[in-house]
Amino acid sequence: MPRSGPIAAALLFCAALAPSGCNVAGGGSSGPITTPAHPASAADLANPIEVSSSGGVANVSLAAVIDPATGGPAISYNGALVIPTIRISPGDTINVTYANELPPSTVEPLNATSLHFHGLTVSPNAPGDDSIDILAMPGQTLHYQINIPASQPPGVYWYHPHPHGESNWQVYNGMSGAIVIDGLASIASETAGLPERIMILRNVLQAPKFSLLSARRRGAAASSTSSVCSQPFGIGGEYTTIDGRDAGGPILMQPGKQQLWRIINASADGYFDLSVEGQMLHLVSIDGVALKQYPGGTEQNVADVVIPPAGRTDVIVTGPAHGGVAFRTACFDTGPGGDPNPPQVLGVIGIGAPAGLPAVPVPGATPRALGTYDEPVGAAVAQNRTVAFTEDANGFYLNGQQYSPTAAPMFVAQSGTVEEWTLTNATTEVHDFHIHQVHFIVLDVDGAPQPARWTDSFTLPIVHPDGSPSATHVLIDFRNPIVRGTFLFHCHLLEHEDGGMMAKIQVL
Ligand SMILES: [Cu+2]
Repeated sequence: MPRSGPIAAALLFCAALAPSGCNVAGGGSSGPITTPAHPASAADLANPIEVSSSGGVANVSLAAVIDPATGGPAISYNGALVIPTIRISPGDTINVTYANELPPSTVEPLNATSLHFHGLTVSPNAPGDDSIDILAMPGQTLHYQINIPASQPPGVYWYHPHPHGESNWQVYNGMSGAIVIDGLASIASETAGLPERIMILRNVLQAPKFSLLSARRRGAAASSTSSVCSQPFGIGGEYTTIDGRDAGGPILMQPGKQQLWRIINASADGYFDLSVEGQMLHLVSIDGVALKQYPGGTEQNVADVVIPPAGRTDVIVTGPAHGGVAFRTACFDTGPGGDPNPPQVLGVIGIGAPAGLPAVPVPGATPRALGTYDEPVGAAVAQNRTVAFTEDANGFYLNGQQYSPTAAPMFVAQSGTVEEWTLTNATTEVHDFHIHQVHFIVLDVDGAPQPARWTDSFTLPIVHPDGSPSATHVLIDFRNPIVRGTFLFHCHLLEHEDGGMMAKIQVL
């Protein structure tokens, strides 16, 4: 039977509110375990290669190309199909040259591409993080200059293509990389010196096909009679990788020794409900911002942590006494109209010294530059707005409108203010609210208060059994003067975004 609304809603927040109850609502380790598509590597999980800033600047040249092994689009770096982590410090600049070497096409996919620098509080104007007007057709090359404010919270962010109508296709094919902003230990001092793993989780396809992933794949909610938690992936040949390695391989740890796992959900539409068998996870950051950065915020030990599409988390994991312990994802119930996210073993902890991992830098003598995210958001609300998430057989909507690249902004806001938005979901599947350039604070979900913390991707529970929409209240922070211009907010289930569940906001 499909889960009822309240149970599904409770599951979304189990990590925050009731860690001990998570496995009851979430299905825990029960249900089918999806076998990895290929035999897992026997070597320790390695971090992606890195490009670091030098003299305050990181220069990265990337290209969008066809991966000959899959026939799908991919990102290449220095002629190889690897995607570097960009490692910088607050105040640095990222220069990215991005060449579209995909073949011209007159039918979908048209092979347009672009990049979004997810989670960074940077300018939305070209040549910055402009996901509306910057777009490369095949043969064209883009040049981004991303100036990171000195007050940017140290943490994990990521970059991925954002061409409307083709985002799902490109991200599903694994086009994404990590951005690490050093300095976490200046807020979360217990992370100083810990070995640091960058773990990019992606659900990808063995035989990619655009028609399977286009916005017209489902449209109307599916009328499944069984829980999505008893179903395998909805697309044949879908499988999960960590940094391109098939799920299930070894992760080396030493008994009693800690590591910082910096995890990105870079799947296009997939949820992960992460745990390490028999262990608590020490939750340090959500979506790039340390929990302790918000005034009064505290870290937590949790049994599991749910990461929606585009979300990130930093957790401290302590090495178990013996090997063979599973790092797994439980099924995440997206509602009767949603996509399956089956349980899987993502990695198996082996006993041994990890080699080649960087250590979290110990803070220097110069204090970190403080910014708006260090200040309480306060009670002054300049504007109240409502955003209704709906869908039908023709697509996906915000306030009844499908996204058009030429449409006027849905909202006009004033720089320097904080707004309260009510996000309603009238559908039988969850949606994943994301707004570019700024983080927000979730006040409550259907009246249930949420911890005061910054986030940039948040799950909206499904419609109530009585047919009334769920309601999530958030405070959106437009106080940083760097954020002036027109940018996007949308559902980060990219099938929904491509299907129209996106709109513009202009900040004056
Ligand atoms: Cu959605």
